[in-house]
Amino acid sequence: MAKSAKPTKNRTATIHDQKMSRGEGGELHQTAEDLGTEVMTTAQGGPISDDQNTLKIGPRGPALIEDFHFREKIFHFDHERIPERVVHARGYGAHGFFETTHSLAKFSRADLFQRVGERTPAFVRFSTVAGSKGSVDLARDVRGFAVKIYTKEGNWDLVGNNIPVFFIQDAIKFPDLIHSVKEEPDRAFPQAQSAHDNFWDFISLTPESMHMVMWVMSDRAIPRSFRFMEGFGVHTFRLVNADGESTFVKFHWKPKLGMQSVLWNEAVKINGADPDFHRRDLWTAISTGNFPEWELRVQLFDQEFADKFDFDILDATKIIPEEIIPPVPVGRLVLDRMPDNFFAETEQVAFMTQNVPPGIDFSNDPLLQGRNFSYLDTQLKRLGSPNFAHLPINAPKCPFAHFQQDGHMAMHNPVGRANYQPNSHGLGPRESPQRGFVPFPEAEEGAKAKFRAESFADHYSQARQFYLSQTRTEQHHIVSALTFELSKVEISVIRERVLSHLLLIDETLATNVANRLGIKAMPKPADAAVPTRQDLPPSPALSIIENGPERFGGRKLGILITDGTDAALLKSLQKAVEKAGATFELIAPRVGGVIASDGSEIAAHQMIDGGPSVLYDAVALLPGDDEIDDLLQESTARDFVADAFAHCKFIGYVAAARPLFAKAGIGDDLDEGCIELAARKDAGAFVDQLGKLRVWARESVVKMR
Ligand code: HDD
Repeated sequence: MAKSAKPTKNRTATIHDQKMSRGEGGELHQTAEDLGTEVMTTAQGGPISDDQNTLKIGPRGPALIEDFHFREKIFHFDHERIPERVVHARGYGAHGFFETTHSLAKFSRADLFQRVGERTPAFVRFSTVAGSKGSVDLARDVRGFAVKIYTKEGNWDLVGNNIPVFFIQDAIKFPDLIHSVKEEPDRAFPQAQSAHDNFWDFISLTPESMHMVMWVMSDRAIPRSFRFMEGFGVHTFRLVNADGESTFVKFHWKPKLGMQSVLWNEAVKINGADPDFHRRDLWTAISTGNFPEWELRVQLFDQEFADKFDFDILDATKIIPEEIIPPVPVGRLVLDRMPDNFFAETEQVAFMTQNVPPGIDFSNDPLLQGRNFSYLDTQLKRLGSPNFAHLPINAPKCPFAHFQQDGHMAMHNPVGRANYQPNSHGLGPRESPQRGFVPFPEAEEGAKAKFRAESFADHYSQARQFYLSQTRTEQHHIVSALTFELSKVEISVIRERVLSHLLLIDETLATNVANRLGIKAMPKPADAAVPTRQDLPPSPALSIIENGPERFGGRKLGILITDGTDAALLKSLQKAVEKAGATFELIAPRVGGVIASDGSEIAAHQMIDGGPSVLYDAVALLPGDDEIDDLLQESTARDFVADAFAHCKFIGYVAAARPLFAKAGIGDDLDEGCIELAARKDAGAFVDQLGKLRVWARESVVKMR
């Protein structure tokens, strides 16, 4: 008698176990049908009788190579992985739509921008850049914001980031940049971190990266959620209208819920508590019907503006401040459906900057030009066949027709006798000069050489402008981030070289970083090709805090409960949170839940160990009067309060919770962000306060590094 597999809750195993209990030779087909399931088959469609045991000679004998089912199953398993993306390996995607809210017909013939109210299907993939596929979500890193819009005239891929500038000006430096930030090649660490020698070595030898470095050291690099990030097309693109006229454009995605980031100390702890924090957030929001939404806005400008602007519009290390050209709305992007299968859709989706429909065109930005080669090339490596556009996630949703044929996994070959054109069979598609993509006929001339334009030479002025546009709190975070990162650099000359650049951005910034690193002798400023401009006005649009949402909608409150929790207060708090368009989780000493003051049983979402306060935007402490002593014994309950306070979160509490503050070492420091919930009516007022998101004044008390 063959050894039976352990019964599991898995459906297939259940069928098998029944069969085993009926002895060998039982009619599995009938059993499966009886159970209303499908019969398991091989990839060739052959029904399978036993998926638990290999074919053997005798119960304890050798396995037989004749077992085609076993061989097919293991063969397929052995080949399940495809190469992860060389950058942006860790990502998470969702389906949705783009809806045009303002016609862009005057500027672009692109079909999707013509009719107000029309919806076009879209797929978006968010990502981190440096880490591997299994790395943590809260790495300090740029976030990818790649949008594929399946327009009626072909797919448009806007492969952007949550930061509007980039580290390098020319695509030829991309492999060096990425090699430097990824794991060091001899030791294969650190994973998903820029805090190491190689990255800062490259950066300090690449002054064009300084503007981007300010962004990456800012709170933008540790977003609270994909839903609370801006997105940018980064490059200057062109729009071309029906008359063939061109207008330059920069694309911006503005999150409807406003921007929000976390603190670095919080990010480090989130990575431990929930490495999937960002993907879980998107999954939960979409699966509960809270569809995230962004507005697409465009900055439009002509050649005349480009000629007189302070910086080169082809230089991807520069922005055009929103105060100079305010972005105007065009449409909205709504994500309303999670993929059915992560691999088939999110992993296999292939974004390519060169996917533009007629009406959208490229500029000569040398970074964009290089990307237009790289993205097509990488898909062949990753997806293994030139037919990757046959995969449903990559296929256009409009009619398509061409004579490309054959190759691995070809699923749409030309039908009929003619597979070329022109042909005299009168078969197949023909090109259309009217409908087809026609590149904007920009006249070009010049010597052939490996150039870097002189107009790309100012590497510090916009870095300074970005720094000075931040609130004091955000500037403090930049200093802390630089200090942390450079503290991990072992070779002191690299640290000093970074400081020599910071000196050209802002002297106080450089001094603060040097002091916090304990560097006594400040190095000389770096040699700059052009002096840093001191006259660029701050751009308030660059600050996250200045542009806070003032609403708690879309955020999450963590409510700590125990036996004896005031049931009425809890109810009104939950109602107020829901009214604000936010959500909550109940955290209790035991996940089984608690018996509230009115005797009702309330199930918890998390036990305290699994629901630290870093997972929430604000917290409320509602322990019952008689339970506080037990809670005081729990180090995690103490951390819950201490962290919420240190991370400048709003804390609502009932009188019984006061000893927790003392235990967390903050008994004397309670401020306006610690709000007593003495009666049911206080719940609404507390939730109203939460829209401010954080009590930043507290940072000077806590002295978080
Ligand atoms: Fe890139 C992926 C964004 C410069 C080469 N890039 C990739 C993704 C995003 C970006 C969001 C992930 C797409 C997805 O989710 O599948 N990349 C950018 C931005 C850049 C940029 C905003 C500068 C403005 N990239 C850049 C350069 C090169 C590449 C200069 C090469 C010369 N990027 C790639 C790539 C990737 C990629 C190797 C890896 C996987 C993929 O393309 O599909 O081709």
